[in-house]
Amino acid sequence: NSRGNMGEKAVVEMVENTFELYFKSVRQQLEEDPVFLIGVIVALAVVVITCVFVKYFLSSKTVRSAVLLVGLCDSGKTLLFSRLLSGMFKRTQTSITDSSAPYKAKNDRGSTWTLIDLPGHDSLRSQYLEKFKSAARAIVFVVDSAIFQKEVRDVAEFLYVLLTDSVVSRNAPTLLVACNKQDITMAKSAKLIQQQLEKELNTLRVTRSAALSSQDGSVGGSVYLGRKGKDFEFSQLPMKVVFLECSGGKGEDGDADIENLEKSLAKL
Ligand SMILES: Nc1nc2c(ncn2[C@@H]2O[C@H](COP(=O)(O)OP(=O)(O)OP(=O)(O)O)[C@@H](O)[C@H]2O)c(=O)[nH]1
Ligand SMILES: [Mg+2]
Repeated sequence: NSRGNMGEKAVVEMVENTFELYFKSVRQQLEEDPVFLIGVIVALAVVVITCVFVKYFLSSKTVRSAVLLVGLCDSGKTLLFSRLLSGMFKRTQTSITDSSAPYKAKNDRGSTWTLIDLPGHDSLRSQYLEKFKSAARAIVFVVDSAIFQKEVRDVAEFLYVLLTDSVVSRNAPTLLVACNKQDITMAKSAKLIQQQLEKELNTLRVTRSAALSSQDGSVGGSVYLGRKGKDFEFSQLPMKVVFLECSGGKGEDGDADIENLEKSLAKL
């Protein structure tokens, strides 16, 4: 037993001696040879830089590449989807599911986004939004400008849900409000639609937060819209907001006007 202990001790001593010798020789070399010292410093620097890069790449968000087409029923999302992809008119029916296709932006970089057309129906809206909201690089919010006056309340409510969503607010995808159906004479201008929506969202914000705080005092997973104590304006939002006018065109031989939309998509 004691002989075994002795053996162990000898081994430990030997290992210690080897290390001591090794360190001694390293120290000697460091003192004698400045080039070796520089080599060591460079090696350490490389290790540190690599660590920083790895951390940076791991923490940087995955590139979001989806462009969502959202909006109320019959605002013209599916027709715009077709116009953007092929330029063609398409007879549409109320969408009941999503469809997606790669869209090549008209810019020098030739960026390719995944264009996704979502159904606008009340009962399907939120479930599809849940599915795609975290992938959104941009959200094209399509508005029927011709019957906007009648729908302003519904449009604002949809927009409110979208803008107070915690994921949307955190990722801050560009919001393109496409004031569609400009070929119709009664269509409201983008400027007027923006003003009306700001007014409507301002009142919605008051009623919604009052309703929420009377329930349980918390605002759940949603964030406050705009700045507290100030009338709501789109410029207060964390994301870039652009109002633009466009038209999917009327019927087979109606001309579409999607230039503004294409330009904005090219800048994403
Ligand atoms: N005049 C005119 N009609 C349009 C325009 N855009 C779409 N429409 C018509 O509006 C109707 C609805 O268009 P869709 O593209 O199916 O609407 P949607 O937003 O996809 O509707 P859902 O799928 O139900 O959410 C169709 O009859 C289109 O032809 C437009 O710019 N001008
Ligand atoms: Mg559709």
